[in-house]
Amino acid sequence: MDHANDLEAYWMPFTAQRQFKATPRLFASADGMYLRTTDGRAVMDGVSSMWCCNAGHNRPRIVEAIRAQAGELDYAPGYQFGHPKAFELANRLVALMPGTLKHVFFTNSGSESVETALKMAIAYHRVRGEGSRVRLIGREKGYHGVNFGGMSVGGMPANRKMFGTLVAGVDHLRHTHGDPRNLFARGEPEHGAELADDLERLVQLHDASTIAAVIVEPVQGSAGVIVPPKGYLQRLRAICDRHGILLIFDEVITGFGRLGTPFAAQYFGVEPDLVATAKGLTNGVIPMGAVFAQSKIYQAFLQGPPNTIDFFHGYTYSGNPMACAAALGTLDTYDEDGLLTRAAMLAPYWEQALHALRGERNVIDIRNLGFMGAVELAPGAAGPGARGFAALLRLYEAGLLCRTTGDTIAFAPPLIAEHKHIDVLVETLGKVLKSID
Ligand code: PXG
Ligand code: PLP
Repeated sequence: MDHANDLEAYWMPFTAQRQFKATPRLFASADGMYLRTTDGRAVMDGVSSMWCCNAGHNRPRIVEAIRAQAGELDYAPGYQFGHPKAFELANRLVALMPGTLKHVFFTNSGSESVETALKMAIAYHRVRGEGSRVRLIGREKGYHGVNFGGMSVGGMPANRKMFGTLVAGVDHLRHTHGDPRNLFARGEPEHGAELADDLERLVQLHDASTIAAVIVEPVQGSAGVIVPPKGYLQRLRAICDRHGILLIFDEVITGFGRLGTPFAAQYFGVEPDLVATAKGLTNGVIPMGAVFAQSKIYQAFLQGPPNTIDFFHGYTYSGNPMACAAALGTLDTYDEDGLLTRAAMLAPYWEQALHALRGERNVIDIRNLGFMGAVELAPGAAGPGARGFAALLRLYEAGLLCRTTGDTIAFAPPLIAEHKHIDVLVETLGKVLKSID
């Protein structure tokens, strides 16, 4: 095998190396709703690739913005110096946020956004003279990236168990999944708002004076599109307020139009103190993340002489010019195509189409909200996850890209999708489900 095609050297992320390298799945190009494989097959993008290409692929505004930026200012230092596009982007972004979420810090990924938000929360309490508030509360089944903080507040066992003792002082809320009354719920399930009261249990246990923040995904994505029960997030907000605990929304997946509003914060009418984002910020094209903070948090750091650094945190590529250009091109594309609200229009058709798969072989639950959804299969004889992985491979062969977690098949197509794409997705999935034992 020549060097260009030798698959050995690359240690792939979250991949079964041996399985992949025996039967590689490689993409060569992409446009709009479709990826094309190296052997020339079109695969419809059912999950915005990895929940990130919200505007679809090869969008001219984004491509052109990157090309132009590379020839003008390729890089500029971001500590104690800046460049105009970082400020322009910050202003455009905070305009999309509700309430007083009017300051934004740049990172390079969702994982880094989560670390940044957690550090902001702990440091915020400290600069206000409440340095005992150091505990972080996550939630079972939560996914907050793979760095130590996010892994520690995360609640997916496989992502944690190999990695030692993690960050100290973390506890978890119960997850909201599994009430049989909520099976096949359309949109937000009816039952379980009271699960938010689990935070009161942790407050009793640890005392509010030791808790800095609670971090949750408004809709859990990686765990398989777990939609919060009606009233749950509002109740969590109220409990946080009662005890002076910051509420962090991890909107890495739900941000940038997935639910038909710019952010899930608007969809649920809940204003968090901090919001972690990434993915759709640049349409996935250049790595970038952003953390939004309420003004009270930003202002609290501005103490001491004006020439002291107020937050000892940052990344070499925070506000990188190429990433800013890509993000500006992405926001232009979202604006021109109305993509940040388009999911609201697609949602009813999507819900109807996906739930039509109820009764197909092995289907034990279907969930949806906005333009995301999941079909859960019963585990097969070969053990948990085997049937899900078989579905991923069969769907790919049948020309449809999805994500799987265990035996749950998840979808979040680009927001440019039309009804005909939803029809193809559901038809392909229906056929594949019939073919899996
Ligand atoms: N928070 C949330 C809520 C996420 O969904 C991250 C943080 C981490 O972002 P980065 O950019 O560091 O990967 C994520 C990422 C999947 C899948 O199909 C989910 C993610 C990434 C890749 C695949 O479950 N979520
Ligand atoms: N490790 C070393 C030795 C470094 O010098 C730096 C940054 O200067 C980092 C890690 C962090 O890299 P980044 O800023 O890209 O996260």
